[in-house]
Amino acid sequence: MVSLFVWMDIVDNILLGDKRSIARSISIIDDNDPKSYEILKKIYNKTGSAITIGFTGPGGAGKSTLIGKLIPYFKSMGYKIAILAVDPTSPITGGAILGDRVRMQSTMDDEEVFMRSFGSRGTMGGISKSLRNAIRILDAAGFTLILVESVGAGQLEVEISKVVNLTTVVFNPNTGDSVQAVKAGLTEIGDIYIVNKSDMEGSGTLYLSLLDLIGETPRKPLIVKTSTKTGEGLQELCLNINSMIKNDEWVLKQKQKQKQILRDELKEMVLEKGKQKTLELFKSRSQEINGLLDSMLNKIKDPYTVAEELSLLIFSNK
Ligand SMILES: Nc1nc2c(ncn2[C@@H]2O[C@H](COP(=O)(O)OP(=O)(O)OP(=O)(O)O)[C@@H](O)[C@H]2O)c(=O)[nH]1
Ligand SMILES: [Mg+2]
Repeated sequence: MVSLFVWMDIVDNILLGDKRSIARSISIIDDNDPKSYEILKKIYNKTGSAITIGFTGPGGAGKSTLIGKLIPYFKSMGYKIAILAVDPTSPITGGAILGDRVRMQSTMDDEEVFMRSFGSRGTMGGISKSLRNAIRILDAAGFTLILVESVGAGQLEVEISKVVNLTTVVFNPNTGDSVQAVKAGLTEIGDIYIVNKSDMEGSGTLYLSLLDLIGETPRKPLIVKTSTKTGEGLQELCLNINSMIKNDEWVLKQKQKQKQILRDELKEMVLEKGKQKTLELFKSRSQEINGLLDSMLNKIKDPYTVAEELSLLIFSNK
C-alpha cells in the first residue's frame, strides 16, 4: 500500500511543475485508480487558470503538424503549453505518440512543452472523465494552455468537446469524407472549423462547403483556412483563439460548461455508488433477496417491482 506521505509528495511536486510527478499522476488517472481522487482533491484549489483547446477531426487532417506549428505563436503570447494526445487505441508507449512527436517538430526539442498520450485504457465515458482530471493536474502544475488532440469524428470527439474550453475541428481537402463527417455530427461541436492543407487543390471547395453547411448556423462558428506548409492562416488562427477566450461572453459560456461538468461528475458518482450499494445489498440481505427471487419464480412478483423496491432501500440509505 502506498502511504499518504507519498501522495503528499506527488501533490507538492505537481505544484512545483515536476514532469515525472505530473506524468505519474496522469497515468494513475488513466488507469482509473481511485487513489487519483486523493491527488485531485488536494490540487483542485490550484486549478482554474488553464485554457484548454481541442483539436479533433479525421485522421491525417494535419492536427499534430498544426499543433506543432501553432506552438511558437502561443508561446510568444506568453502561454505555458502542454499537449495531451487522446488515443484510445494505442498503448501509452506505442508508436502513435512517437510519430506525433516527429510531426510536432517545433515542440520536439522543446523542454518547456509537456506532451503525453492518453486514454489507452479507458472506456469512452471513462476517457472524457479522465481527460478532465488529467487537465486539472496540468492546470495545477502551472500550464496555462493545454492542447488536446484526438483522432476521429465520432462520439468520443463530442465527449471531448464537452471537456475542453474551445473545440477546433480540422479537415483537409483530400479526404472526400470530410463534409460527410461534418454532417455526421461535428456541426455541433466546433467553435472553429479549420480547412488545413490550404496549399492543396480542393481546399477552396471544401472551405465553401463548410461555409454553406455550418457558417450560417446560429452559433456562427469561425471557419478558417491554414497551411502548415506555407504558413497561411496560422498566426491569424492563434490571434482568433486568443481573442475568443478573452471575450466576456466566453467567460459566461465557461460557467455553463462548469455546470455541465458538475452534473456529469455527480451522475458518475451516483452510478458508482449505486453499483457498490447494490452489491452490498445483495450480500447483507441475501435471505430476503432469496425470498424475493422465489416470489418472482412463482410469478407472485415481477422483477421490475422487486428492483424498484430494492432501489428504494438503496436510496433511503437503510
Ligand atoms: N500539403 C500539406 N500537408 C500537410 C499539412 N499539414 C499536415 N500535412 C501532412 O499531412 C500528413 C498528416 O499530418 P498529421 O499532422 O500527422 O495529421 P493528424 O491529423 O495529426 O493525423 P492523425 O493523428 O493520424 O489523425 C503529414 O504527412 C503532414 O506532413 C499542410 O498544411 N499541407
Ligand atoms: Mg496526429
